[in-house]
Amino acid sequence: DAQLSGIKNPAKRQRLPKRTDPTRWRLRDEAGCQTWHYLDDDAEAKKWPQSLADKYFLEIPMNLPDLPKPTNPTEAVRNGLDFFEKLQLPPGNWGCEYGGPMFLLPGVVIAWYVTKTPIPLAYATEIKNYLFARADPNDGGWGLHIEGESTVLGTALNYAALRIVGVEADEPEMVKARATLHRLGSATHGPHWVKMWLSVLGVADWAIVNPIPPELWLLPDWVPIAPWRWWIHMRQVFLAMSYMYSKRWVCEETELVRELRQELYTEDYARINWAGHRNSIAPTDNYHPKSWLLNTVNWALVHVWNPYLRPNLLKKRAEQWVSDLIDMEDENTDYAGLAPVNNPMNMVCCYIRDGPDSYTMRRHRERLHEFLWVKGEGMLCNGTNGVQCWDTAFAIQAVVDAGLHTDPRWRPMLLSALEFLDDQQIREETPHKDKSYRQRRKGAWAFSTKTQGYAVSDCISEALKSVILLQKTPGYPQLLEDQRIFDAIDTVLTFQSPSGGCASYEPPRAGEWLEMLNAAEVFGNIMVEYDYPECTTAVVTVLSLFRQHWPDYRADEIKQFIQRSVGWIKSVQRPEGGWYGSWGICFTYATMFALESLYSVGETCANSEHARRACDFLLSKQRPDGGWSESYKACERMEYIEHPSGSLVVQTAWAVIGLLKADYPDVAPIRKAVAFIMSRQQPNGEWLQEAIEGVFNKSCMISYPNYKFVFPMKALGQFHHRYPNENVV
Ligand code: LAN
Repeated sequence: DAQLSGIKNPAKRQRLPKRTDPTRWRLRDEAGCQTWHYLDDDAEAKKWPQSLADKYFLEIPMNLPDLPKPTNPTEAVRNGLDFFEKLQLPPGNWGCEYGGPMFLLPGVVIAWYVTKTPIPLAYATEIKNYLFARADPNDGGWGLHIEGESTVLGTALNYAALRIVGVEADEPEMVKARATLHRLGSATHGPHWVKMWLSVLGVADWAIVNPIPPELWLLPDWVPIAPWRWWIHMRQVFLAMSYMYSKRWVCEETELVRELRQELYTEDYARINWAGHRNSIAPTDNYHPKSWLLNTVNWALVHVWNPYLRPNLLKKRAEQWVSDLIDMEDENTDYAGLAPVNNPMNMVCCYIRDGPDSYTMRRHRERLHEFLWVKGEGMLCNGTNGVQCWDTAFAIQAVVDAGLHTDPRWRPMLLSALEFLDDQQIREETPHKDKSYRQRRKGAWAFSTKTQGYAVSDCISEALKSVILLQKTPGYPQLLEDQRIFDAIDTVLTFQSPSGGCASYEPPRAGEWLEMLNAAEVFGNIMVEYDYPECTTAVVTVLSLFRQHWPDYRADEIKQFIQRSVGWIKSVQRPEGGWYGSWGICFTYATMFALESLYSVGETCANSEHARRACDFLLSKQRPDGGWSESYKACERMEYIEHPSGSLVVQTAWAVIGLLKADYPDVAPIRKAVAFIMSRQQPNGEWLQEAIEGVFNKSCMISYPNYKFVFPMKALGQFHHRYPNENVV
């Protein structure tokens, strides 16, 4: 009991310790399933010593010696690998924190609370530390993501999470955060998902939540708005939300619940006009205002359908089908879930339906831990259950690009990475494939692990590229026989959209007009799949590599696929010459990919107007020190905006790769950029964390800490390969 936070037994509530002992944390990685453990017991801690990777993640000094100063880019890559090798985890993959979004951890904590799941004291302590570390230094609130300004979403949810893990309302941090929340309009002005979570927690009334009708799932498939057509993240989140909404389920009222009702609002809780605040939203949270159509539908559902028309039988049937779909998602992913938004929600649904000691609840409890990550600042929630396959694929490519894959020095590292990808290939279709509307996935890779099991067009492609590159290198074993490579290609070939481009998890199943029903307010481009230059390029480049080695397999289809994809990429080039990036920040990221696509069909500056315009665009953004520096604001506003903190290595690397792929004729600016990247390398071979790298849904940023290793190494390796005699240092 002493090791649990006070939530189980409020009488025993005690102030949380200042911090845990960082030398007692360990990361366990079993076949890509990553969990953090706090070892209270000295003997156990001795038996299981901290690894260098643990120390790195926890920001404990690694005491590594300085390496010889590189005299050329390839030597810099060697130094980089020397460091990066130490972060490889036992199964062969790389891992890292995958934070950024500030709405994930509260979902987990609220789900724990309402399902009476005890929170280990070490977790509670480090969750507090992380949230305190990430509060806005000026106003004490939290934004949608770590670099964003304070919002109701971030502040209301993280405030509640802190109170749940055991922080008292009179702590100075809490007083400050509360003032900001009240200034922004209080929790009545939160977006949809905040109102939903607070209602489950019993600190708001369900009447404040815009409708989430489970009946939607009874619509026949041909209906243009039927949920199976939505982007997979939206449909999975709405699914679990609709179950809780339909039941208007509320957790047990506790002392803490009563206190939060006083703290989150400026008005007297008993007198709040809940229904009247359904559409109240702070300007800070209103990135995508609701359309007139959605407002009308909501009005009709609240005032006509729910009170007068909704037959009880239909409600029951809808709840039953939603519940079945939740089970399918849980079984398909062994309770890991698609992402840490729907997973905690599914857990609450299982609790409501199956009770606290059911198998479904126990398994959810276990697997939820895979989303949690510990770093120097404390404990956070990752955006997925890890970055395993994605980062491992890029790590392999970085070595290959530098031509170091034939050097025996890196063979053990690469072999172990290959073994990991071998183990993580998805070999079977989803158990409930058609009933749960899943895309084909045999032969695919997921972003994280095969138990999560969601194929993504570019995750399959990057992993497959890495496998082919290594297996075609003399001396490497053929772990994947040809048939498994063909399985992957067969799946990849199902991903082309009618436009010719490729989307993320499935080809689009409805048009952009469905954004009219985007109810989330805080995100853009969330309702349906879109085609992305990044995903399309990954597919184009793997198909190009594949056909070099297997020129006869589905040759015509592959040829056509590539042509149409590249045609689509050209068609979405912006007038300024760049491409808008949806998963990395921002134009620099997507422009690199687009130029890789052009290169793979033989188009460079020498023969392509598209490539020339793209290079001019990139070079117009190069800074005097040789670097690039793009801000996350570019994603929100869809125009190139500089980051205030000056040149950044990751973006500089992206620009270098793009220019090299386009074979830009003047080496001078590229050499300068390469020199900049080398100047930022530390004597032990590492690069330090700079600004946030990734994005989703236009408005939310997410960290890719390993990008500061893999992309600089790719850029340096490619440069040295192309210009072996250029003197950089
Ligand atoms: C990711 C992470 C990886 C990313 C790439 C592979 C980089 C991209 O090229 C394709 C899309 C994908 C798979 C992707 C989609 C959206 C995710 C899953 C995330 C950005 C990580 C977190 C995010 C997810 C939606 C977070 C939960 C938020 C909701 C709005 C439901």
